[in-house]
Amino acid sequence: MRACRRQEVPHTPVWYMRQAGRSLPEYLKVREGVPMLTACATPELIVEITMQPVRRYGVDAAIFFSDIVVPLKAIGIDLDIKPGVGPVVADPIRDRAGLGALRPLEPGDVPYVTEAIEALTGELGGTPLIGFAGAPFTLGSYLIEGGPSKNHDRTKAMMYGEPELWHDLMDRLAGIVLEHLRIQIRAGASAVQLFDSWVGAVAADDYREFVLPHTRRIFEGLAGLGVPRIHFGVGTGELLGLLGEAGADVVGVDWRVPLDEAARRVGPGKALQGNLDPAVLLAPWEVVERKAREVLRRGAAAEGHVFNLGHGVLPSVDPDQLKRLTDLVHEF
Ligand code: 1CP
Repeated sequence: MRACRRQEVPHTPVWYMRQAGRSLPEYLKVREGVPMLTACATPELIVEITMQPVRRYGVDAAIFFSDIVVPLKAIGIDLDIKPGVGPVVADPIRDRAGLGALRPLEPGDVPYVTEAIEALTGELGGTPLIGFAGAPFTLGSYLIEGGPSKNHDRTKAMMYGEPELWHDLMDRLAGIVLEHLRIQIRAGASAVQLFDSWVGAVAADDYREFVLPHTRRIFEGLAGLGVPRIHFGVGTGELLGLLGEAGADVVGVDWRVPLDEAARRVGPGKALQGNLDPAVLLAPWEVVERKAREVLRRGAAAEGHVFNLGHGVLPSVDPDQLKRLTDLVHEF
């Protein structure tokens, strides 16, 4: 929390995107026979899975166990998370009639989120809990494409070809996302992260026109609630300044841009989060150590630094590597 606010810290704090999940044997065990979206709607499982990496690694923050599509499922969108694939939408939204499926989110739609967060704040003691949501562009991509996509073709076709429909879709999603983040903050989340994982597919000028107004609305709607706002995307080296401009307190950086250069691109008044290449953890420890020290050295150029990977933990990573990495960051 202090690093997010660009205050002095006793050591660089660290947590990992996807710190909960398939790299952990204890996760695989509790998930046996339980579909992903069932787990995301079961408070006892949410609490247990959120706590697992905190217990094992001693990280400085927990991230709420859920998925970016949970609020969409909660308002009645017919979707599932298929093992080995990701979110799959039964009726993709590709025209104005499709927009009707996106009604506003209400707290009563996600009682299990509120219940789990309230339980977690007790279990976690002083360890902050990070709430999160997917950003309108990334959620929109799943809704328009109908599932994971490499090039986001149909998404961009709507963005460029039907700008009015695009903005209406983004507007509805922004309202849902903002309410979902507010629900998490009201229940006790100490910080929030907006995942715009796939927005790196968009050029800066197009980001400014088609995405920024909607992400800005979300961050402005959270101003004054007293929680740090983190904004993350993959392949966003050319967008780092804009991710900050959208209103985040902390800009997440993937591994492609070193943190000292990222600090220049983002400008003053922001903290940074990142940015070890997740694949480095598959190399021998000596390599992990060298690369992690380099991230920490360059991160010192930022006004605040939260250590993380540049994207999520890969399922094949040995948890012992992450434990050692956590200790290294704390001792640095
Ligand atoms: O059965 C399983 O274990 C499914 C794997 C899995 C997990 C563990 C999925 C499916 N989601 C999650 C949890 C999850 N998703 C978290 C949990 C907490 C943590 O970080 O420890 C978070 C924050 C997310 C967010 C999420 N879901 C994002 C944004 C973050 C990112 O990785 O960029 C995205 C893009 C998704 C969609 C999604 N859900 C699941 C998968 C495999 C995917 C990606 C599919 C694709 O490549 O498009």
